[in-house]
Amino acid sequence: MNQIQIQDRFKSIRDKVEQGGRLGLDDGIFLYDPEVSLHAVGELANWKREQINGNVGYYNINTHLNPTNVCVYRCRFCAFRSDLRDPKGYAMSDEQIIARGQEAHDNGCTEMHIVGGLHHKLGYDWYRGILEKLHAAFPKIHLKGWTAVEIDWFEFLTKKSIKEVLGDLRQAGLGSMPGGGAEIFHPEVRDQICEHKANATKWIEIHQAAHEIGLKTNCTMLYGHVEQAYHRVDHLLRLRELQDKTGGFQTFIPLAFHPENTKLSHLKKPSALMDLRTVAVSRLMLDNVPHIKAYWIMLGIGTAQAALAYGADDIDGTVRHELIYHDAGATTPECLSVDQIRQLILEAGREPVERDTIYRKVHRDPDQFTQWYVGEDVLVNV
Ligand code: V47
Repeated sequence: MNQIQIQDRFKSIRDKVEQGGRLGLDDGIFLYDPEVSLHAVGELANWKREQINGNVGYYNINTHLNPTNVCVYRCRFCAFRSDLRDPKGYAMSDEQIIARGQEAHDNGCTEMHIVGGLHHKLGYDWYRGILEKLHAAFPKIHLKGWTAVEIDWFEFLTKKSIKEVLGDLRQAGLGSMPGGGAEIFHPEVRDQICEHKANATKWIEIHQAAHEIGLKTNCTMLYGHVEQAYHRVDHLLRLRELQDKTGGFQTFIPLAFHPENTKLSHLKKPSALMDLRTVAVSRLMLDNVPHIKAYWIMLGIGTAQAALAYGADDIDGTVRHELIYHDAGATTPECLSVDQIRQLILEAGREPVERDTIYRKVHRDPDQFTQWYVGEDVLVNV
């Protein structure tokens, strides 16, 4: 295509977006073409983002808990996992887990993000017990836990249905599910990077079941490894299709691949330009998902700030104890203070708003930071 043809094609996409139309597979692939101006794609995504979320930049106060890194799977992109007998392998004790809950409470966290490996020897009750113990001790903290890959494993371990497992975990204290484990759905890619774990159909089935019993979930896409634009856009369309059915996804998080210490360490990390383009294309394709998260831990602070002008409206939380990205070479700090996170949103020209996991506005006692309550639902326009 020459420049005039590119501009004509882009104009027809812009008209479609501005009139509330939907983009298809070919549109998404076109927007990924490096010859199509990144700034034009970003500007359109920013327009869409402001239609949906105004000028707000969301964040939360959260912590991560990775109770074990021992995992039966050997995903080629993962630097966090460990074999059972590897000296690096660990599984946290109840005391360690409760201490993390206490720390989260003392820091005013509204959320614990809990994911880990599928341990060869620890049964379903160990995983369920983590939620139960934390919820009993710290009932106000929202437990966003276990990806679809873990739920698939629990289904295998318990021989119960997905909905039975999810219902049981909810009784134990599960508040919602994170979006991990999605990677790239297309089998041409999935078979190369994580052939054994839950496939696309299973991942979608589990999120659909969660939505049907009233649990909100997030969704992700791991990009910048062996996939092509076609696979990324196909992935986004599969998520959009499920969202049309259930409306249960809250936020989409594009995850940039970090190659260090993985079986794919020969690959180059995606560039900041690729990161911004992916944020923007995601915002445009996923017209029915309320939020796009620029996860600062993974993008780096500067790119996360820029992403707030390329379609993202959320940068995740203060975060503490993140291991999955730091094991894979992330050089971002381990945690940001509330002042730092608010400042970086302000610097990006957005209004910082603290939210809880299900996007309700959080209000804090000005004299006692750890005393908080949730207010009205935050309004979005999807
Ligand atoms: O599923 C693993 C990815 C995911 C690497 O729901 C890697 O709010 C890059 O899903 N390089 C887990 N990515 C993290 C995740 C997440 C993060 C933040 C917020 C939420 C949310 C979810 O991390 C895995 C995989 O896709 N991952 N290893 C790596 N080397």
